[in-house]
Amino acid sequence: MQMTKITLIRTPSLFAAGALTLSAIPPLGLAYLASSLRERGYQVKIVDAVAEAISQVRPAGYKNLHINGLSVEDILQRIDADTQYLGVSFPFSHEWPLAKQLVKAIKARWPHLKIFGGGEHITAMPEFSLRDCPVIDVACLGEGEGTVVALIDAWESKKPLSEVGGIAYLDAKGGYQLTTKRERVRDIDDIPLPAWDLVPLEVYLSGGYSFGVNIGRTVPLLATRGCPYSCTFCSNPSMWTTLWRARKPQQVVDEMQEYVTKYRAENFDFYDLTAIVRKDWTVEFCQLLKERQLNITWQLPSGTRSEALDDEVTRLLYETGCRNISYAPESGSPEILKMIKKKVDLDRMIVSMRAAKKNKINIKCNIIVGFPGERLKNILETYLFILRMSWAGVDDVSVWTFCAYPGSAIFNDLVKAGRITRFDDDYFYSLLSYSDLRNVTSWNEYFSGDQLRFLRLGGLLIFYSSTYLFRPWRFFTSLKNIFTHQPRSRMEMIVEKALFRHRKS
Ligand code: B12
Ligand code: SF4
Repeated sequence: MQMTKITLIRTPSLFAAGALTLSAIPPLGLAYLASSLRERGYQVKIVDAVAEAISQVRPAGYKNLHINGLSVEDILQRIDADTQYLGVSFPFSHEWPLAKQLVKAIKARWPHLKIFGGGEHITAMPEFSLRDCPVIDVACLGEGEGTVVALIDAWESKKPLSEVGGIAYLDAKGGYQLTTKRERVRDIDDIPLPAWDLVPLEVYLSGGYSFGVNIGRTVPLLATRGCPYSCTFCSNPSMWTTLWRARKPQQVVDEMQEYVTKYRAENFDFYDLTAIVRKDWTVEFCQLLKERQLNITWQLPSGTRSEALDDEVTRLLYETGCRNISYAPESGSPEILKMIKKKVDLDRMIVSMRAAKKNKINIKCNIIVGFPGERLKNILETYLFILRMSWAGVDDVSVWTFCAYPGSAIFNDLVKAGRITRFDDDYFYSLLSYSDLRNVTSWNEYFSGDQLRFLRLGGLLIFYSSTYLFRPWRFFTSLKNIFTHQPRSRMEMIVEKALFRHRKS
């Protein structure tokens, strides 16, 4: 009997020429999906359009945007004629215009294919996405493992789509149908480990591509899923709900050990939304890691909370190889923090940062300026907090401008208030201004995009000038790290990449 064939696609990535964040890292979400489908008995192939042409960059033909990865024609050629189902990941809203063109081209070449999509973007805008790109048969919302398996099972057994939980589709009359919500997986240890054997992982490992600072062959990991908080600028509460679940520490350490043996992994980047929530979990994880003596490093590059990060925990983190942590205070203004429902205590966070620094961990902090309603007074408070972080010894601060991401509460408010009216390409591309130093779109009533750009640069200037003033030796250490190709902080990594980029290509 012929096996059912499914192809999963990671689309090429889109970035602005002035962007500081790179997107060439292994597609963890797709690797997880592939594994669940394979375990169910389906034959799965992943086309990773970024890894398969990692050094191919071409202008997108719009403003200063560039595309990294395979061309549409190259992707079409990689889809086998006997594939029955095709899944596409849509993690970023700013990539929607590009990704949608690709999906339309695939359907034109392979009209028999049933196409399904998933990821952060399509979860936030399912009806819009289905109508804007009607060749997508089904949108899978939220966590994908259970949904894809149920969907393919339903298609295979000719069961109606209405019986599959967690999806949306347009019916024969063009009516929008949303099925019952699918529960998040509660025992996340039951989710099969990512199918890295289906991804060209070595391209990322040997090329030095990482989410955190590049300090060795890096494999991504997830120790937890979800986040218990509900910040209004963040799309995660609607994507993952507020259910936070952690894997058993033992399972995470086993997975790390497996990658050390299989892929010669030297460093692990945790992609968790909020990895460190419980102190007891973190302590148990570190103790197990210590016992294994894996001789690896690990990092927490996505912004984390600080409540559980005290002197004892940060010491343990360092002893077990943790070298970089990102904190996410987002603002230094108590008024703004309240408005965006970011439940952080800034004084406690500074105490936690000092403890991490004392224990030799590099720290990066994320700041956002330009929230709707934010005034100069609030931004000045944030500048003051930036100075406090610099005094506390923080190594890097990223100052971003606020972006209204679909799925977030602020986005919904802006739509209701009639301030976002059109979802055209300009709107989606404007979301990239978050990581683009040259172009900023303002969603704030008091500042224009150019003013916010200036205020963001002001924040960066305050941080980096004060940090070298408070600790002049750091300047020389940074120079040494850059020129010996051993960046230890984010800024060093960015400068090293900018100066020696040709070596990588
Ligand atoms: C790692 C990461 C990155 C990496 C690269 C991500 C990548 N290309 O794969 C880097 C550091 C480069 C990055 C950069 C940016 N990121 Co980022 N990133 C993440 C992060 C932390 C983890 C993604 C991940 O792997 N999650 C774990 C896996 C298991 O989850 P998943 O990918 O969502 O997949 C699951 C489901 O979505 C679903 N699914 C996914 N694909 C598919 C496909 C099908 C067919 C189906 C059925 C289901 C399905 O099933 C999967 C398994 O359950 C997320 C937040 C988060 N934790 O999710 C933000 C996130 C994706 N990033 C975000 C943003 C905004 C950015 C930036 C624009 C800004 C920034 N923060 O710097 C830049 C832009 C990059 C660029 N192109 O210039 C937003 C996206 C919001 C949006 N609507 O666009 C997120 C959601 C964070 C947030 N809430 O703000 N990011
Ligand atoms: S910003 Fe961070 S803490 Fe807030 S809801 Fe999103 S993931 Fe959770």
